Amino acid sequence: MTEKRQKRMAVVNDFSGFGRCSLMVSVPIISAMKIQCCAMPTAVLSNHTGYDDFFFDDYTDKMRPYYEKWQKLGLHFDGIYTGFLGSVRQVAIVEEFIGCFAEKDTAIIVDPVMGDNGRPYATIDKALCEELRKLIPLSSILTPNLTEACLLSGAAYHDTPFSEKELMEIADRLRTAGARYLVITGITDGEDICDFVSCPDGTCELLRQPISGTPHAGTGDVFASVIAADAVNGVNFVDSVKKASAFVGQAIRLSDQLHIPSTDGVCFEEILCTL
Ligand code: PXL
Repeated sequence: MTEKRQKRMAVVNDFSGFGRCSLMVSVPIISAMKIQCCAMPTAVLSNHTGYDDFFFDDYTDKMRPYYEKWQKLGLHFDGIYTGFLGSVRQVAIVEEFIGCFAEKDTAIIVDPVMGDNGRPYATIDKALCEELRKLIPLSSILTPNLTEACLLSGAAYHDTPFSEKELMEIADRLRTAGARYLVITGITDGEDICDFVSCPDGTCELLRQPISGTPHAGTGDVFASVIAADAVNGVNFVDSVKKASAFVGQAIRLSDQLHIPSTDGVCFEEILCTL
């Protein structure tokens, strides 16, 4: 009989001290979902880049020496979840990282943090955008928002609602690029916000829920953290997407009730114990 063992996940993401995003949301969420969470920082910021000003310390040159100590410890992970990458060179480092620490059954969750509302983030230029595409075939789960799905697939973004046919075409392009489980988040359609789910068996589904409030920063990171933890815990993908969207929706509702500025993220702490 094999002994029961706690699962372990590495999160490759930036540390933004203020603003409820990246590691500051992944570590508590993944830990609350009973997985040992191990942080590999890609950059250290005072606050995320959605604020007018921020301190940004790029971690590219420090990542290898950092994870070499993990190799020396003989670590392996049941999940590797990558998020915000701050430079082109970091993509190759992440590829190496996955090569070093993934085993046959390791879930690789790639959240291609690149932009929102049709626009790339301040740190994402064309070269980094191109380079990030290389992570698609390494992923078991890919979690772009609609803007990121367009940037990755080369599809044109528009503010008017996307049809299911257009979403299917974007998903086809991402599948051709190597995506397996895919969820495109934040698709607005009238009063609804939708997630487009695509599975390796070719099935697709558009999941809807009523818009719960004002868009806030970091909700993609909250969503992907729940998805990543569920993947490691063996939860069915579509069930996991429903759970992650409901959690984000509830966090947005509470954040609006507490008048939290949208740049400051969502007060997921209030409902962390429900995960
Ligand atoms: O939540 C996405 C994100 C993550 N990390 C950094 C960011 C952003 C979005 O602005 O700036 C540093």
